[in-house]
Amino acid sequence: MSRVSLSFDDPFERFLRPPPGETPEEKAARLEQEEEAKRINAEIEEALKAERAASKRRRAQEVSILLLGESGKTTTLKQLLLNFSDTVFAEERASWRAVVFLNVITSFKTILQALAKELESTSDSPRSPADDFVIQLDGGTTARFAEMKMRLSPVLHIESALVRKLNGGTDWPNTKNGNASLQQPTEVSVRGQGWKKAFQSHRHQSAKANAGDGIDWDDREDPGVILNACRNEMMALWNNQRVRDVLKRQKILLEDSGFFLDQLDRITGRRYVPTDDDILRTRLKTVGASEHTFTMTSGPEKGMTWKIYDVGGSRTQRPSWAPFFDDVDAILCLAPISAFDQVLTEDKRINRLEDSINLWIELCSNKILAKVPLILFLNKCDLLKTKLDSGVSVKKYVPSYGDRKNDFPTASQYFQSKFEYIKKQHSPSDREVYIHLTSMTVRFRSSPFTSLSLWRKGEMALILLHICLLLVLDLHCRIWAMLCNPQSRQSMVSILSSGQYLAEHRRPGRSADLPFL
Ligand SMILES: Nc1nc2c(ncn2[C@@H]2O[C@H](COP(=O)(O)OP(=O)(O)OP(=O)(O)O)[C@@H](O)[C@H]2O)c(=O)[nH]1
Ligand SMILES: [Mg+2]
Repeated sequence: MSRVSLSFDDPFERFLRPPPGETPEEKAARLEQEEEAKRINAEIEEALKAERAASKRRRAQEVSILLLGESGKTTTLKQLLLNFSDTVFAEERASWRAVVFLNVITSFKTILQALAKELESTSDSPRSPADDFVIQLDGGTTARFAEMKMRLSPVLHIESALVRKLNGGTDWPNTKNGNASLQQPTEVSVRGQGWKKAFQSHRHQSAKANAGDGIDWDDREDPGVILNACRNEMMALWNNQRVRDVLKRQKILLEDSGFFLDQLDRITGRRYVPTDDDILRTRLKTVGASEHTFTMTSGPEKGMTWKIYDVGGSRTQRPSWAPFFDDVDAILCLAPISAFDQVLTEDKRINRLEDSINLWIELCSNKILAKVPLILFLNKCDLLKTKLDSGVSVKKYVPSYGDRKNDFPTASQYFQSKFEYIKKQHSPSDREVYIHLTSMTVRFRSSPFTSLSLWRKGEMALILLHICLLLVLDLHCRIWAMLCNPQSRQSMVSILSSGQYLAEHRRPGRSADLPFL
């Protein structure tokens, strides 16, 4: 009785019931159709299962790292690229050469602007220093500021052309109309990787281009020609003691700390091609985000793919970080510890170190990222050391520093302990967090620590270990301390050395929404 009533109540039964008056032939056809449908269904199920398994295998073979922080991200990426392949920049040197030139021009704009300000501020004194401001040039000739500015104007003029080319032909807003006045030096920014081809295409179009470096040395419009023509004036200005004094007095720190200007002789040479070290030092602001993928082609982690995401770090760029949080296995955050006496370019009210501290607090305390391992590089240790050696007082900008010694070991230790304290206060206790002192512009070379390969890890592991260990300023002590301390060695190896480790410890999916940004 109950079976009968069930068959009437079951809505599916009505659809599955054979049609009334079905002939044996119709029944056979129907059953055959049903069998076929079942077979197709099983095939789809099987394909989905295989795809799920393949995707799982792929994910297990993939590690994604997001670079965050205010300064040093792209430089870190360049270190990784260089260590992944010695020839990574070989095809791009013509474009990087343009970036070096732009960085040099930006530095000169900064210098000329500082001098103009200096002369303006002292022009009402009884004997105008403008009269005294004479630059000694080669061959016993001299030039006053106004003349120097005029002599250097061709250099300033090529800026707009370079930027236009790097931006795919579009004018850079502040250099429209080729304006070479002493406007506020502009930070050149790029989006994505396309700009690297800007000067490469030139190579392919030109039969004269040198196949080795992609630069057409016979091109009369090559910006190197102008830099070469103005090299004496540029070197005379940069090497002038009074200019250095003005920069110091106005607390102007060139973005590259004078790295390129110290080498003007080489850089303005007619056949200048940037070295890997030059490329590492170039400054090109990142806008948006770019993904860089490396697949291990040999070694124990053969087949393992590393995805590194580099994003723009300025405040306006930070909302673009959020989508990456969903799918990242570790976050490598960079904080410039040398910036304790500087303010953000985009907001002069905010101290740069304070901005990094706030970001660190946000990262540590964010619940969505609670299971993501965090690696913090307290970067620009070389600059911190230079600053402290030149007498800049930490206490003046960080009163809590008190009467501690104003030297690199004490200050770096102090800042590191502050970031560690924040981690303890704000990060879940079981989260893996590692903090290191680094100088990302210092290229690491092969070292005795290649013997680290005795530990379980792949090539990429070594790269990260090198970055963590070999770039540390007080190199030897720290490395040996590390090697002698099994606990720290173990933790370093576990978190950084193995892509497999990160892949295995992948956290569950998270929302892309990050309230603090
Ligand atoms: N002296 C020194 N300079 C560094 C170091 N790391 C980075 N720089 C310089 O700092 C500047 C900014 O570095 P980037 O790597 O471009 O910074 P970023 O985080 O990518 O910056 P955005 O793209 O604007 O977000 C560049 O001129 C670098 O050469 C370092 O350890 N020491
Ligand atoms: Mg960048």
